[in-house]
Amino acid sequence: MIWDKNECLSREEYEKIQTERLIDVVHRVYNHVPYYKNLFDQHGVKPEDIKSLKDVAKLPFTTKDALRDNYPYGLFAKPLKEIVRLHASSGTTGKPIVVGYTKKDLDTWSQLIARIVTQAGVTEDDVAQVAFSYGLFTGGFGLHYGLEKVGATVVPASVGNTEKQIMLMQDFGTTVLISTPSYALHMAEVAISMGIDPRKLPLRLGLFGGEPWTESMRKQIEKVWGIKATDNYGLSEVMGPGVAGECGQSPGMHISEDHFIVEIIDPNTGEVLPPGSEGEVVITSLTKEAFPVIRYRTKDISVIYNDPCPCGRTTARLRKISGRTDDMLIIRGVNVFPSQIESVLMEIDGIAPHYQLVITQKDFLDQLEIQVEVAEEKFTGSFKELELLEQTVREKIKTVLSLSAKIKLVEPRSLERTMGKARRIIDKRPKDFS
Ligand code: DLL
Repeated sequence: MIWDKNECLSREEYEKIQTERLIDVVHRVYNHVPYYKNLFDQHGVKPEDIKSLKDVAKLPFTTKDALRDNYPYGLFAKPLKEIVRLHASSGTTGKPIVVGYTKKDLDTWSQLIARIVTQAGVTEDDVAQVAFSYGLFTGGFGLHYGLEKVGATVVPASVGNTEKQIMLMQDFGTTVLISTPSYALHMAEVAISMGIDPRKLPLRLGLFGGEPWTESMRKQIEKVWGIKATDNYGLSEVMGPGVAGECGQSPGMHISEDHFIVEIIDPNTGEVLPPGSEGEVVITSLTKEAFPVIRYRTKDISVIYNDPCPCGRTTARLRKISGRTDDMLIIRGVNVFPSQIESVLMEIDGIAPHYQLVITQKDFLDQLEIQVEVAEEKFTGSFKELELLEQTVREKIKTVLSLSAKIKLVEPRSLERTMGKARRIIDKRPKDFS
């Protein structure tokens, strides 16, 4: 089933809508967001210069730094009284980045989620368990309202408490699971340890996103649960989930092109690449009122497919995200920048500026260990003092990252020193799950 007619327009119709909406959003940001006015002025671009779709290339890029520098509300194009929801995601340093939504933005969001869940195969007959966290993360609330719009019976289970999740699945007859792919695998492990065969549960479909995953991981999820596993993509800066999702009939995720312009650029030169080339995904939001973004550099790596899809949708599709151009890690679905950890550590007395992040996996769940050197003067040998220091680090990291990490204090000068770039990340997670 297709949720709405705007998923099946002709190329000319998409271009017409995109052009009209691009002109509109460029005027909106220029007139209401001083940051964009200054940026456009610096690049010698006036809103009047944007007359056709190809003029998008005249516009400057927006980066995460701009979001950080304008924290919290500097990039909002609407006054706070019109903002009805805030979400946030990790910034590159201590502060998160904040995004806002008007009532109309929330309507658009649920509409776009209704599209992706419908194309994955969800209907009003389904019981859909949302095992994304409900909070500042866009996953839980984002999926929730679109699933309700489609008429599915939504179970807002949130994340964690896995044995209870399995019990709910069994008792409520959950047919669709919505989570990160790694959590889906972990849930299957827990079910097995409870003596429950995941394949015997009524689950038939999974919608997974929020973190990168491979085709072999998909096969593994499909096998262990006995379900069809689909991918969907989005990011807080642009809206949250709902930017693109799979229909399962051809490779790639259908992009809601009436709401977003998606370009692929060469991450080194900024040059726009033709369809079929791999590069960095750049997104312009066309309809968002509260927090529009112009040519946002996502740092995600993908390819755009333009060939027709047998499902009948005519939008371009985004290949599975294969990686990132920066050092952002996604640990248990939470975005983590090493620089964020560094800025927390730098603020704590008694810690030397040398650390290493070791990421492993246990029962399909990511584990983060932060090894950090104790400052020479703190290394007095008092166990109590060190214990207190470890606790301080753990709590501060938890507050800033919303993620529990194991802290390992190590002796001064014991972490490896390199002549070039410090090797701060040791990612021991399996890269392939086959
Ligand atoms: O992860 C939004 C989302 C929630 C999408 C639930 C899908 C489902 P952020 O926390 O801002 O938002 O993280 C966005 O996560 O730039 C990608 O690097 C990564 N990411 C999201 N979905 C996928 C995916 C949400 N399907 C960042 N495949 C993005 C690979 C993904 N990476």
